[in-house]
This record gives sequence, structure tokens and C-alpha cells, in this order.
Amino acid sequence: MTEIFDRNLDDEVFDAIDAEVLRQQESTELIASENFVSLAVLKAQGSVMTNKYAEGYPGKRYYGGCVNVDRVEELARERLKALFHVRFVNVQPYSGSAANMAAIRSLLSPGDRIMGMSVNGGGHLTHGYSLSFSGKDYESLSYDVDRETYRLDYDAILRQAQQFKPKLIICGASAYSREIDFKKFKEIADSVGAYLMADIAHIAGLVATGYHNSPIDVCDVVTSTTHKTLRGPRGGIIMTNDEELSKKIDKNVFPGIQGGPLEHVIAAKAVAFKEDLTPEYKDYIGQVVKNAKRMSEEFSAMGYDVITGGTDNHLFMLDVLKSKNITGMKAQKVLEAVNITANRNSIPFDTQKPYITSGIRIGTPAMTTRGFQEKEFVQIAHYIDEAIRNQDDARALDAIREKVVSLNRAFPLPYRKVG
Ligand code: DSN
Repeated sequence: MTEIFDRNLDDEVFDAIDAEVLRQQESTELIASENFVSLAVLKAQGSVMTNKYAEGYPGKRYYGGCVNVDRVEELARERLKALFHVRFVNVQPYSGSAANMAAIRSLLSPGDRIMGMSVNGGGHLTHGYSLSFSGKDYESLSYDVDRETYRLDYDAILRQAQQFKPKLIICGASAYSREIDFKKFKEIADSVGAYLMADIAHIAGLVATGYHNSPIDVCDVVTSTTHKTLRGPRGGIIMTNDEELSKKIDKNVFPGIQGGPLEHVIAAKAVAFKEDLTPEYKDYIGQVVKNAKRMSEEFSAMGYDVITGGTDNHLFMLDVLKSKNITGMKAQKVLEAVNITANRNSIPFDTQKPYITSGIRIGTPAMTTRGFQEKEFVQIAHYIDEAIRNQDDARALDAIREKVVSLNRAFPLPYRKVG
């Protein structure tokens, strides 16, 4: 087992961390919302910045001793502005959900109407789902994808908006493989006098590098996480070009919904944003997109039903129930048995419960970071198919796992030994 810390520090916890390094090293990671951070991001997040309280914003803190965290938070802010060509940012949200809560509270009062994408259609929970704050504090109506094409139907969304008259429309998705037309959403929002918010948590890296159109000059406010395609630490961000709105956002983040910012995470965000501004990162995102396209084509060729028939971004969805008569739940378990990590996911108009599902979501950002190209993703597509075909044959699954482990070992993590 790879030792990354001195076990004497706390053998129970560091044993688990060691085991997690090994699991990550020997698995093919296909969860579309995950990635592998650089050693620099990892070190910044594991730094002494975690010791510091810094309620407030750079230059206006409620605690002494903030000189260094101020420097780091300013760096994060300036780099983020440069990355998305945006005027005002907040880098303090603890998560994507917190970013969304603060952004929505900056635009609406409780009870106001919102329209976001349905979870089954591929939307995020914090865009109005009934059990989320966004569906409890606001009157929410979901829009869906088209029943035939499984793509966004902007005319249908317009009709829905004209009837429902929301004060806010939210666009952005967690399981939608096609390009989102932010300008069409803006036309819809304008026609009913609604604000428009984009949550680009999944596609942020594509937006930053020009592989997806940008919502920055189109939407009132844009939120994202920083740990998916942006390849930073777990956390959230909020961006806008509207100065008045940016002031409301700052107040809604702190003291609205958060206390002291996680300055160690903000330091790691700053490091990641610097990496995201490099030509190498742009090349990386280009490869992520190529890999997803090629892998989805391979699945189609093997008789799998790829939702919408393919992908424009970093992920795609397979209807495994329709294609291979296996639920998403069982497929996820079978893949885990051969060291391939993916997540079961509802597909549009799914007939299975959300805990079971008919689908599997597959993403290429993490393994592209490890160096996989089209050839390796095609190979993994075949291992997935082999595993599904041999789902009840333990010996066959063992043999597939050995091949997967051997492939993964050839593409090591960048941090076998840390600290
Ligand atoms: N849970 C996240 C995902 O996996 O897509 C939503 O942002």
C-alpha cells in the first residue's frame, strides 16, 4: 500500500487515506463531476490557511492577522475574473449549493417563482427540486427535455414560462450532454421579465476555454463549483457583471448564509485558476471533449442507447436498462466490481425510482487528467460491456478487474507520496 503520511499521526484516519490513494490509483474514475487535482492544489488546501478566521472580505475583515489570507483571496478573485472575463466574483461559497442559495437569495424573496431543469431531465437539485431549499423556499416549476429527442425544447420552455411567469429562470445541468443555448434562455427570460441564472458547475472548464458558449455576458448571474472540470478543490463561486447585484451577492454569502470563509480552500481555488489559465489546460479540455465523443460512439457501435445519440461536452448518459436489460443500480455495482467507478443516474422520463434508475452517467474529465486518450477510453468501453455481459460470473469479473487495474497503473496519480 502507498504510504502518504506518517501513520503514527493517526493510524485509523491515515490508513483510510492510504487506502483511498490506492483505490483512486487502481480504479478508472468515470464520475462526470469528479477530477484529480494537482499536487499544488492539494498542498494549498492542506496548508496552514485552514487555521485562520477571516469573516468579511479582503481589506474589510472582522479579525486581525488577515494579511496573508487577503493576498490569497485577492489572487483567487483576480484569476477567476481573468478566466471567465467577468467583472465581479465571489470565491467564498463553501459549495455549489451554497453558491446557488446565495445567488438566488440575491435576486428573489421567499415565495417568488422559479423555473429550473427537472432532475430526471438532467438538472441539479438546487434548481427547484421539491426537497431542496430551492423547491421549499420558492414556488418552483420544472422544465424538461423533449420526450422524443431528450434535448432542451426552447419553444416549450418559452410556453411554460409565459404561463407560469417565473421571476427567475435557472439553466445548467448535471446530466445533459448537449450544448446549452444561453442566448435562447435569455430571450425567454426577457420575454417574461425574469432574471436568468446559469449554473455551469459541470461545463465551467469548457466555458473557460471556449469549448462551450459562455453565459457571462448573457445571464444576470453565473454560479459554478470548482472541483469538476475546473479541476480545483471542492467549493463554489459566483460571478456577475452587474455591480449592484454583486454587492447583494457578497452580503448574501457573508453574513447571509455563511460565516468564516475556508481560506485554505480559497488558496487552492487560486492555484487551480492559475492552472486553468494555461494553454495546457485548454488542450486538456479539448481532449476531454474528444474522449467523451469517441467513447460515446463506441458505446453506440456496441448497441447501447446513448441518450440524445451522443455528446457535445464532457459526459454522456447510457440507458442501460433499455440497451442491456440491467438497471443503473446493478450496472454501477458490476462496474465497481471491476474497479470502474461511475454513477447510476435517472434518465429523462425514467420508469425506475431515483435510487434504482435506468441509466449510467459517464464522464471523461478525471481519466483525461490521468492521461487517457481516445484509445484508452475505447478500451474501457469494451471492459464495461464485457462486465455487463458477465455480470453474474465472479471469475470473469475478476479477470476484467485485473486488466482494468493494469491499465490504471500505467497512468499514475500525480501524488503518490505527499507530506
Ligand atoms: N452531485 C453533482 C453531480 O454529480 O453532478 C451535482 O453537481
